[in-house]
Amino acid sequence: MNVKELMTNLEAKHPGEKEYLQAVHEVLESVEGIYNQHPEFEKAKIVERIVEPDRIITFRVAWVDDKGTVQTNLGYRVQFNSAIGPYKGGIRFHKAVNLSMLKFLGFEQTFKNALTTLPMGGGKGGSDFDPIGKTDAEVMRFCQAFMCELWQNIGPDTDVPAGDVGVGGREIGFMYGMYKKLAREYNTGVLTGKGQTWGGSKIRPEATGFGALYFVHHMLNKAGKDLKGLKVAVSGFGNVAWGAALKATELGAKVVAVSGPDGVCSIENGMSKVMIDYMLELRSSNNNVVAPMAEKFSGVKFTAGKKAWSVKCDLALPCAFQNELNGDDAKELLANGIWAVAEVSNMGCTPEAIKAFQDAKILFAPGKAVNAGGVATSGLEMTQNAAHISWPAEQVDAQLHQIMEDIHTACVTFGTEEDGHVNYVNGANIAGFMKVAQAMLEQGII
Ligand code: 2IT
Repeated sequence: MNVKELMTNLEAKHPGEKEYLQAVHEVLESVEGIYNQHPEFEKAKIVERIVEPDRIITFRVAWVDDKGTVQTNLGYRVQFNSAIGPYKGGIRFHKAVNLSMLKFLGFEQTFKNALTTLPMGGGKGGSDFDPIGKTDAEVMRFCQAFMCELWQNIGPDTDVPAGDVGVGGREIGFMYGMYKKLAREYNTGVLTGKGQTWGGSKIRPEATGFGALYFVHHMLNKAGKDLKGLKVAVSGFGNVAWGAALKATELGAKVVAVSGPDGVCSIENGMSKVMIDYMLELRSSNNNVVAPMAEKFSGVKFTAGKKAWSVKCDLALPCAFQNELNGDDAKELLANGIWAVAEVSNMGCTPEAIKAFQDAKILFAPGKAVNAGGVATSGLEMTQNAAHISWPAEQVDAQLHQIMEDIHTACVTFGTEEDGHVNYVNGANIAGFMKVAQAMLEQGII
């Protein structure tokens, strides 16, 4: 493989697909060395095939808002890779959703899912539907219209969507309701992140954030440190940020910043349990702001227009959106003494930010390893649904912890450099890639 040549060809084929090209470039750079030691991969053109999705389904979603006005959105499902299992990955509702974004997410998902040790391929879907300011009834009608188109392309053994940005338990419920009505089967395994009285796994809402902190715990342990007393900055206030803040606090850290598109709340003494729970209210209000937290709680200071990365901390946890932490943010964090960063959002840091952290030799771990606990617990939900049983929270949590420990071990195995430093980006990319590549090789040219 020649990364430069591959990227030139890919850019010509998919001009302007910025996020997708960024995600592919990062993985190819990590795996180039080891790939070139495997002539059988080169012969089977594994890399040329692995960077292209198996197929993409696109559709129009028409629905009627509360005023009676007809709205038209775009819907997508990118079925990226099914070498090791049925397509699996979330659905994102956000006004900026486009094909580049969903291709990047589907590509990342393929390797992330491989890291979980569970048999899941990679997929992602979504719509440019903007949930901000929408009523429950509007969200329901949109979800129903979206599923009317998608339902024939998914199934418990073909493609299993879940939540992502803008899609939580409420949206999964509405989508499942319409799926069930159309399919005329009670196939709970078709979607994950369901309500816990009708097939949803215990711990799934917490899983991405909890898993991230289990990973961070092992990363810090390996470096001879731990979470106790650390100051943590978190971006976002959705489900993922909530789980991360909750587990970080439980493990003895202090969450000193949470941020939204409107600005940052700094909390000198760290978030309390009620403040953490309040994050869920902020998310379900559909307003996309954190400022109300400062009005509601004393000891919280809101600064408009600033990111969480402007607050002095030891550990940064981007939990919101891709490329939310850029080179300038990295410089500011480093100047303020940061020594560990774990991406909880998918591709949360720009390449410039990652380079700055790696050059500074601080601990840095990529999203596809850190946030894999979400989809891993979705995998555990699929298992429970297939067996028609429900496991207790302690059992799911213990399995989640074990999976995160195993992912950390895989990163160390594949990412340890000659000087003993662990390059977690290379480790995660190589471990995930090798598993998918080997499966593709064994399944022939398809
Ligand atoms: O990015 C992700 O891993 C998710 N949005 C969760 C996917 C899933 O299938 O649970």
